Amino acid sequence: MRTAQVSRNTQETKISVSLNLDGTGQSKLATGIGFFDHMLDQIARHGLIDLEITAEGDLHIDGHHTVEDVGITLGQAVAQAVGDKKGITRYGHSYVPLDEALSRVVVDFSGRPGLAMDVNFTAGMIGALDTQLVFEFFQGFVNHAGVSLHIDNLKGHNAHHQCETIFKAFGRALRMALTPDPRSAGVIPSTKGCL
Ligand SMILES: [Mn+2]
Repeated sequence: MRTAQVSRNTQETKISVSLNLDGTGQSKLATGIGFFDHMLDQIARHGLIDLEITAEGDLHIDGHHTVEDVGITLGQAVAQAVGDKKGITRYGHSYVPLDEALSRVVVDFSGRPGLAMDVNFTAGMIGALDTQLVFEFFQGFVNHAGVSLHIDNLKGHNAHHQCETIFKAFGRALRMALTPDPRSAGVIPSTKGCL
């Protein structure tokens, strides 16, 4: 089973993440930011990842530390659960629509952190989530999961829809990349021999 449990405590946030990459999409999420929980739920559901996240952050300041640090901790947990990457598909991509909105997410478990995000949210806040923090979440994830991640919102005028298509497509892309490739069992999917 590809599982991990990571706790990360700073003076700004206390976060614990436990996950099973080979799950069924069960989730238990409590970050203190309702819309953020709704987005993390999309990763679990559409990534078929069992995911439990609790975060106690300094929300009396704003959501920045909480959202960024959940990204960091989730990235650490994914890296731990993936291990040496033997037999994984490595690349994953997905297009996800929701009514008028459409996003594309492409991921590579390359071992090299890189984020390219082209998203223009049409609102500054979605519920209690500052849309600027979506970038901070993914930057934290990318740095610690060691992935290249390309996120494009191609269409959309409702910010809730824009954001939800991004997180759903991210979940689907993760699922594809992390699914074992039976034709490549036990093999690290790189001519370099390591990732
Ligand atoms: Mn929704």
